[in-house]
Amino acid sequence: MSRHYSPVTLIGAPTDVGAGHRGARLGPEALRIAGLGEALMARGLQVLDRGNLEGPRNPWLDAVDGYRHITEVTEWNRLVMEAVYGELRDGRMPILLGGDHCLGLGSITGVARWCREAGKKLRVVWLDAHADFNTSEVTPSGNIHGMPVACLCGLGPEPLTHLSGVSPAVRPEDIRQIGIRSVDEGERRLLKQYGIDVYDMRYIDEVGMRAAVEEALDGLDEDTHLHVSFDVDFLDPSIAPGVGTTVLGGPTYREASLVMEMLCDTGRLGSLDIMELNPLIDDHNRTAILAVDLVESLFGKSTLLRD
Ligand code: 4U7
Ligand code: MN
Ligand code: MN
Ligand code: MN
Repeated sequence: MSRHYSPVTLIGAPTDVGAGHRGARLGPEALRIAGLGEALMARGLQVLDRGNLEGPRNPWLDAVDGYRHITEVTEWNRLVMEAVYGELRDGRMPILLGGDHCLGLGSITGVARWCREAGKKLRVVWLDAHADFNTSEVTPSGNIHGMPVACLCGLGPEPLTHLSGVSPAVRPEDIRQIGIRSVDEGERRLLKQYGIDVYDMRYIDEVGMRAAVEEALDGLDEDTHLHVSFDVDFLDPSIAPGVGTTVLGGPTYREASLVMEMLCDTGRLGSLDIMELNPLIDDHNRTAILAVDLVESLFGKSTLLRD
C-alpha cells in the first residue's frame, strides 16, 4: 500500500539521564548506523537528519525526593518538546531517536501542543513492556523513564507536568498501551485510577494481537494525529537484547510486525519515538537493525500479498 507522507525529520536525543543503566545515549548513532535514514528514503520518504540535540550530561547521582536527575531530565525534555513541536509546525513528521523514555514526555507534550493549535485529536499508542506510570511516591527506582505517562496525565512534579504550560498535556483517554507485562504495585493502582487503556500481554495472549490493536485504534478518524512511542523493550528479549530493562514474554517478530503494519494502515501516523535502545548491551547492533526493520513496516513495508 503506498501512502503519502510528510517529509520526515530525525532528531537525536543522546541521553540516558532518566534511565537506570547508561548507554541509551548511544541509541541515536546505533539507529543511524543500522540504516534508519536510508531505509526511510528507500521507501520514498524525504528524510532530513537534524543531528543530535545537546543537553546536560548525566551526573549519575542517587534519587533526591524520589527523583533522579530531575533538573537534567527537565532540560532535556524542554529541548525535545521544542524540537518536536517545531517540526510539526513546519509541516514535517518528527522521529525522535532516544535516548531513554523519559523523553517521551517532551516529545508527546510537543505533539499535543501542536494538535491543540491545529485543532486535531490526538491518539498516543505506547508500545512498551512497562506502563511508565510511576510517581515519586511509588517509584521503586527514582528513574524518571518510569514516569513519563503519569507526567503527561498531570501526575508528577510541576516542571515536568507543565512543560508546555498546559496540564494535563494529554487526556488519559487518548492513550493506549500495548505489550505491557511489568507494572509496579503502586503504579498499578494509579493506572486504574486514571483509567489508562492497557492491552497487556495476558490480554494479547487471550484475544490475539490483531484484536488488541484493532481495539486500541478504534475511533481514529481523519482528524486524528497518531503518535507512536516505541520503547524497544516492548519486544521479546530473545529478539531484542539491546535494552536496559528486558522483560520476558514480549511480542514475537511477527506480532510486532503486525502491530506496525496495522498502525501504518490507519494512514494517520504523525510522529514517532524510538526509545531505550542501549547499544552497549546489544549484540552487534542487532536490536537497532530490528528496530529499523519494524519502523519500515510502520512506513508501509509489508509481507501482505493480498489486495
Ligand atoms: B521504560 C520500573 F521498577 N518500573 O519505574 C521503574 F521496574 O522506559 C522500570 O519503560 C521502568 O524502560 C522502565 O524503575 C522504564 C522498574
Ligand atoms: Mn518505556
Ligand atoms: Mn520499557
Ligand atoms: Mn527501559
